[in-house]
Amino acid sequence: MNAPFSGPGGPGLPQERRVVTEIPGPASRELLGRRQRSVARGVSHVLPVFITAAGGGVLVDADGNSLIDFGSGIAVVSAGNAAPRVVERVSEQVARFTHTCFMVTPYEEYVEVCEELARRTPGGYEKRSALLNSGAEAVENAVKIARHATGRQAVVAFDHAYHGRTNLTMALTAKNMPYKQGFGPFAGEIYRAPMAYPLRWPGGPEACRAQALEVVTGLIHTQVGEENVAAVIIEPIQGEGGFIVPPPGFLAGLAEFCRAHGIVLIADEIQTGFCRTGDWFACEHEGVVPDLITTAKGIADGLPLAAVTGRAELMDSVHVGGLGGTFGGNPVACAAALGAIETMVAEDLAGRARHIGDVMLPRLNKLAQATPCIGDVRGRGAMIAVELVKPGGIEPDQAAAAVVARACHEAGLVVLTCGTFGNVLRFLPPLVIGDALLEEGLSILEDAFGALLGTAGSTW
Ligand code: PLZ
Repeated sequence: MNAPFSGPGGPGLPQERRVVTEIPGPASRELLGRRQRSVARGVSHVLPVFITAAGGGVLVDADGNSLIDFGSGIAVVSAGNAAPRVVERVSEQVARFTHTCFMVTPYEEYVEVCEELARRTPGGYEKRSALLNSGAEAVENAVKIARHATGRQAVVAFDHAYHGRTNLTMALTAKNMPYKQGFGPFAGEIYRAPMAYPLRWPGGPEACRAQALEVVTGLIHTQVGEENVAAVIIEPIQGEGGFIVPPPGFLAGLAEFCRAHGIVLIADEIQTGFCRTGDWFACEHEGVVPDLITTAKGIADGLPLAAVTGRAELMDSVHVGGLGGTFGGNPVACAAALGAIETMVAEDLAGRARHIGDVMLPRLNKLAQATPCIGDVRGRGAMIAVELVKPGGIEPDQAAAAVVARACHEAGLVVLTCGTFGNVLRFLPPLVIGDALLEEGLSILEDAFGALLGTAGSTW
């Protein structure tokens, strides 16, 4: 057995794929045994290789395998794992002080992150932010703020939406298994509207924008009443639900409707934010300015931090002491965010995300032409997916997605699946991944599809 890798991570790690054992290897399998005896079964893994170091575009496991990372820990390490500026800032901060609780005695780093959020998020208006620990907590707080500011209770969310696993956010999340099954009762006053999902819109992709807007606004009017709606919450590109990109103009139409009726538009940019889609925020591609925006994931390169940012008059409608939490805006997490944002600016990671999309999309489109089970290729920047279907139609093919994902994993490429039907392969490389690894990852994916097509008796 190869000696476990024990060196530091970060971009200094050899940027290469190296598969020296089966995946998972013996060291990972041993750790998996310990994990099964100590960690709750409900917490699952995409790929049970135990990581000892990571950086750039690779993850190194306990068996010494170096895997290409097309997952970024679910769109988190956009600036790269153990990014130098993040490591520097965090090390400096952790040695100075680790916690005071911002609600007890404040510190500058929290304020600095809020200043950055005001600067980077869409909207020329006066803004305020509150910092929290997780995406779900940010969404919970955005709903609290919208309800408080409007004096209304109803919240409208969409089919295929994902907003978290806490009680309120489970109610907002659409998919039952595995997120909601057996965990009810769920929070009230949540209404669900159809999502503008071009591939699956009954009237076809061309009609999707106009018809979806009509259905959504009609449903709000007849079933809820505009005057009762505190907020409409939407992911500008849906993440867990399948990387669903609404047709151009849908978000803008929704924003206009919300504005006309005093409804707070919450953009959940937890997965799309911080350069992932080729701009700081995905709303910007459509010129849409939300009233509140939730962020997490990429904001702090892996340290737990999340935020609600929005119009000062909404945010400040909440009474003093109405928002907070012990750890929210922890100074070490804030230091990481400042390092991550600095990296995004210095290395133009939004530009890198656009470049990644420019490399991936043509190859995936070409692959789709030769692969009957690829029903759609979509996404923006470094948030790209292929949706797998039974050839000749749009019936979801979850089994094909699972087979391709497994083949990629075995070859040393970490890919994730998603989608309401589990049939979408999604690609979220760190924005700092090198071109050689990116191309190699795509070749592995092409080979995995090739193997799938070659399966005896296959209809794929
Ligand atoms: N909103 C848009 O993508 C988190 C979930 C992983 P937390 N997505 C990854 C899983 O299976 O738990 C997410 C998101 C959007 C909210 C969240 C929730 O963010 O930080 O996981 O709470």
